[in-house]
Formats: sequence, structure tokens, C-alpha cells
Amino acid sequence: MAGEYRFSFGPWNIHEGGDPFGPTVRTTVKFAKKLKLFKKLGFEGVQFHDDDAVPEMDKLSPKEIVKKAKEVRKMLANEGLVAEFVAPRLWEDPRTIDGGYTSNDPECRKYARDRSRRAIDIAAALKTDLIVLWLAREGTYMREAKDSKVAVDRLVKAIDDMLAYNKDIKIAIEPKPNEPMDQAYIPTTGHAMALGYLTRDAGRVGVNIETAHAILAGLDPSDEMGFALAYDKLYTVHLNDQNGLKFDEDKSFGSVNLRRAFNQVRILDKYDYGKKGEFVGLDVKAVRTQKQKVATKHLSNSRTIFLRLVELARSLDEGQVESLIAERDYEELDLLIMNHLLGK
Ligand code: XLS
Ligand code: MG
Repeated sequence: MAGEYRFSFGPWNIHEGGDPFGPTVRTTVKFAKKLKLFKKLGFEGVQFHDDDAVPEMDKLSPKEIVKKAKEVRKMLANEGLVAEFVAPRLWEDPRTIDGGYTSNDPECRKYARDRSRRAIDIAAALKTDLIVLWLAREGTYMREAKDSKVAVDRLVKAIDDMLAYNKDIKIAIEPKPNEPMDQAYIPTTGHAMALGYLTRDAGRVGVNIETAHAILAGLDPSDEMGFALAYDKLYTVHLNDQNGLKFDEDKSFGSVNLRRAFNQVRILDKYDYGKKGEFVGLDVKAVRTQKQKVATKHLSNSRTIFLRLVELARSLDEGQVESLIAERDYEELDLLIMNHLLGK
């Protein structure tokens, strides 16, 4: 069953444990060393921010960027890995302080557009056609700081620009309702998909649904996935877990609410997610207390839980589910699911 699914994570998922209130607590694992860990942990796909692949890319010419990205492509091939997607990192440079595509400063919007083109070049060099857009700073701290109608127009323009720049790419918008912004413009799957339909080539715009982001929006991640699946728009997922409405925790998949995780796996497996090459992507972080040597367990644990939940989804007595639905005995259905999760 493991072979039926391909798993991915990003180099940022092995990290130093710094948080807004304290310094790093683990040393940096070099990129080349991280790549060596993927296969060992059961993963074959690598998710990239553009500058994970080409550090300090803003100091390089477009040609130099492509050259560096091609070197990374070789490193991947040597490890038997493939790139899943590239995401432009539009939240660290001073020019993205007020957002990228929705910044009030036209020079900053131009920076965001140019940087996105470079990210697309990197994706092409890494031989992936998937671009993920987490719209980190496309929102406001003060409601009156931006015009929400204009912001959406600008997001459409930015995506149109990317779609025109390279006819082969597909764009997966990753919605998130808050953090770092107080209010983000594209908070949910519905918003992300509706935005896609305003673009010049809606057939190439879909979503990346992250468990924690859906929970932060007060929504059920499996229902968000079902919504995207109904439109054939679920290009990838960022599985993790989240303990209520607080900062984005990126906890190991299933570690907070097993039933919620079960329902995500159940809907993905039921509707053949992965059969068209989609990866089971993780976006998980080891907790700050984890010691250096064992700071990759969150990745292998999440994968293990996913695969165990596939087994549980497939061994659920669907006949009984059907008959309880027909009888409208949802309390008994509740117990059936709980017993199943408890191994009874
Ligand atoms: C942050 C996002 C980010 C994206 C990749 O909250 O989850 O890590 O997945 O740009
Ligand atoms: Mg994510």
C-alpha cells in the first residue's frame, strides 16, 4: 500500500526549532544532507521554496538562477528524488513587507511578479510543472490599509502573468486565513478556487489544502478536500495537525485528532487521490523540545499514521455504514467509527 502513495515534504520541515520567542535550538542540517534523509524516511518528492533550491537568488541573474537550479536537479536525480513543486517565497524580502502581489507600492508588486517568474524558471529546471502559491502577506493588519476589491484584481493579474509566462505550469493556491496577517484575502479553499476561475486559464489553477489552515478557518479539512475533489482541483495537500485556533502549529498528521485525520485519508483514498501522480505532501514541524538526532520523527510518524489510516479506511464495513445511513441512525454510525478507530 505504501507503494500506491508517493510522499513529499520540504527542506523547511527539518528545521532549527526557533520561534518568535526564542532562538534556534538545533543546528542547521545542510541541504545536501537533508536530501539524503528523504528516501530513508520513506519519501520521494521534494517540495521547494524557490530559494530552497537557489539560495540568495535575488543576487543572481535569471541565467545564473537556472544554472543553479539545474545543479539541484542533478542532486535530486542522484538521490532518486523528484521535485514536487516550487513556491515563490514572497514574505522575507523587505519589498514584500506590505505583501507581494497586493502591495500598495507598484515597485514592490513588480518585484513580486519578477520573483514569481524566476520561481517558474526554477520549477522548469527542476522538471516540475507545479507552482504553489501560499499568499503569505496578501492581506492586512488594518482593514483600511488596502482595498479588498483591488487586492483580488491584483491577485488575478499576478496569476494571469504567471500562466502567460509559462504555458506548461499549473498553480496550486494554498489558502490560509491568518498568520502572519490579521486577515488574509484568500482564507479558504472556496476563495482559492473562485480566484482561479477569474484567471485567464482556470483549467490550470487549483489548490493545495493544508489541514492546519482549514482548521484555523474553522472548517473541516476533509470537507475542504471533498469540495476541491468535486471540482477536480486538488493538485496537492499539506497534511499536518492543529490543536485549535492558535498559531499555525504544523503538528504531526493525526496527532491531535485521529478521527479528523481518518476522514481526510478516507476521502482522499475513496476518490483516488494520487492516481494522477499527486503526492501526499506533508507540512509538519518537529516541536522545539525535540533533540537534534531525532528531529525527523515527525515526518516518518506522519507517513506511518497516514498509511495506517488508509488500512482503517479500507477495512471499514462500508455495508454497515450504508445501512446506518439508510436508517438515519447516526449515533450508531458514530460508535461504529469510534470502535473502528479503537481497533474494536
Ligand atoms: C505556511 C505555509 C507554507 C507553505 C509553503 O503557513 O504552510 O509553509 O506551505 O510556502
Ligand atoms: Mg503549507
